[in-house]
Formats: sequence, C-alpha cells, structure tokens
Amino acid sequence: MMNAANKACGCFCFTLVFHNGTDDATNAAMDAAIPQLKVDAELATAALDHDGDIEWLDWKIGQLDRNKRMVCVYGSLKFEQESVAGHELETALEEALAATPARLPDLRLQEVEVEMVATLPVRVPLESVCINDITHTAAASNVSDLQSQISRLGIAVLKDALSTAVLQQAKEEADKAIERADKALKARGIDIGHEDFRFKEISSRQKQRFDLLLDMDECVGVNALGTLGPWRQLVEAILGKDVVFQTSVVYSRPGAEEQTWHADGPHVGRTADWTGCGHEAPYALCVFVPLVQFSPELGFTQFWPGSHKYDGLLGFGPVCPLIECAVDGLVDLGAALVYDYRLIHRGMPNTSESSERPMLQFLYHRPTYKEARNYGTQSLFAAA
Ligand SMILES: O=C(O)CCC(=O)C(=O)O
Repeated sequence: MMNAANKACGCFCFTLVFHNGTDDATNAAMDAAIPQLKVDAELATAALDHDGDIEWLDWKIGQLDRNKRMVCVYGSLKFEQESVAGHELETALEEALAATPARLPDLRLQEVEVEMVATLPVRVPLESVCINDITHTAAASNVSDLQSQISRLGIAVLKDALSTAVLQQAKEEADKAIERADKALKARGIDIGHEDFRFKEISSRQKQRFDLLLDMDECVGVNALGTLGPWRQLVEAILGKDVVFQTSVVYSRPGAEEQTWHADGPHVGRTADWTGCGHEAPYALCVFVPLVQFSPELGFTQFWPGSHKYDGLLGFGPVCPLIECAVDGLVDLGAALVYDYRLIHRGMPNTSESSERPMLQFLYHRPTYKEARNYGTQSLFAAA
C-alpha cells in the first residue's frame, strides 16, 4: 500500500481533429464524439490499472477551433507515482484512442492526439466557467447562491453594484492618495515602476504595478463603500458580523507586465481532498472594484476558479491557461469582483499608451487573521 504523498494528478489534453464539414456538422460530430472519447479514455485507464492505482477524476471541454475543426478536451486522473509512470498512462491512452476514429466512423474524427500537460500533487480543478457564468446582478443576487458559488469556485462577480457618482468620489480619493505616494517615493529617490520597494503603506508588485493602502479617515467615500457596499451582506454571511477590513488601491501603469500566478494569502486549516471536497471555509475575502473601464489593453485580473481549495497548487499557476481554465476578470465599470483570499490569480499586462488601471481592493478578514505579507514595516511617509 502506497502512502498518500505518492499520489499524483495527471492532467491530459486530448486533441480531437474532425473531418471537413459545415459548422453544424462539425458541432454535431463534436457533441457525439466527446462522450464516446470519454468512455474510451476511461476504459483505457481501467485496462492499464490492475491494482486500483489509477482513478479517473474529471473531464472538461475546451473551445472549438472552427478553422482547424479541432477541439481540445482535458481530462485528469489520479495515479500512484511509484506504481505507474506518467508516460505509460499517456501511451496507453494514445493507443486506445488512436483506434476510435476508425472504429466509430460516424463521429467524423480524423485523429485523436493525447498529451500529458502536467503532473500535480493535488487534484486539478478543471472548472469549465466563463465570466458570464459567475456574474450576478447585484440587486437581484441571492446571498446563499453566491455563498455556495464562492465555496465551489472561489469567485463571484456582482454587476451594476455601484453608481457613477460613488465611483467618481472613490476615484478622486484614490487618485489623491496615489499622487501623494508618488511624491514621497520620488523624494526618496526611488525609480518608480522599475525598482522594487516595500513600505508599510505601499508595495510594488512587479514592474509598474503597485498596491497602496488607503487611509480610511481621508478616503471617506471609499470607507463608506467598505462598510456598506452591496457585497457586505455576502461578506458577513461568509466571514461573520465581526469581520474587519483594510482597503488599498491596486494600480498598474503602461508597461506593467503579466504577474506571476499567486494567492494573496496562505491556506489555514483543511484543504480539499481527492474528491474535491473538505476545504475550510474562507478566513478572508477580497473585493476588487475597478475605478476605470477595463479593457484588454489596460489589463484585468485572471483567475483560476476552484484553485482556492488546494494548497498544493501554488507554483502550478502556469498550468491554468494550458488547460483553458483561466477566467478573465474583464468586468464593466460598476461591477465588484469578490474572491476567496486563497484563490490563485494574476494581474495581466497594461499595454496601453498612457492610461493607468486603478482598482480598489477591499480585504475583509476574520479578526483573528493578521495580514503580514503584502506590505513592509517602514513608513513611506516617515522622515527618510
Ligand atoms: O493587477 C491586478 O489585476 C491584480 C494584482 C494582484 O493580484 C496583486 O498585486 O496581488
């Protein structure tokens, strides 16, 4: 009997190429092929598995590329690393699926390619969601539905949550704070945007991206949002009425690069097991509020839904886009994005000519949690 530490999740990409046909015919062929391919892949897994060391876990359909008449399907399985090598699995699946196109000609499959994308120490969340699937109209949203969505996916978007006037005041307050910070950084001779720094109030987050804590006595509009924002009921339902918060403005400037995938906070307590269940409820939530209209050029945040459940996923962020699991947080002005503090995400580049992308970040946490890793200890505003 192997111990649990030797278990791994093998994540596969199955590329299905279809024979020529109209879009409708290709769509219909795809609908028919995917369930059959799943059966064949499961059978191949079972045929290789003599001792119960391999278990089929999950299956997810990617985007259909009409020009190439191609669709990628992703599958994951659990295996004992010491009993079976990843490449053996890949070969067995490849051999089994190579026969499918000829065996089932009605599927119009030309070929099936199998590739192992990654081996991970935990179950890979293979959630198939896009931004619309996780978005709710603020006024019509149901707290318990949102709560279960956040437990399952780690993220929910509330659209039409804030008025133009509220956003305008918040932006004015944030702009003022940014201006003051810029002045203080310059006075210290810091090459803003190129040099890393970490103060009690502000940290650089890779090139041209910054996270500046806001003073709630000065930013009264922002403070009111943190206290009374339309997400507050949801936040209290998850974290309790005694929840506390701190607020920052996260802003990226032209030249900001793609961030590394990361989680804002660590895992505390239980994480999900191989069934994908059993993870601890969140101890902290973040709410992002865009202060300008986001666009692909200005940038946005990309999230890996379901990643908040597993501690062992940290460092495996680059797998997320490879398995088409990344959700673009490209939300409209007026929306608020609520996510579990453990959710893996990254800021995307700002490729615009000259526009800044500021957003408010409310960090709500249980009073027992102490945020200690995102800022420094020395004050930017103390005499240098
Ligand atoms: O810039 C963004 O969109 C996200 C920033 C972020 O996640 C961070 O700085 O920790």
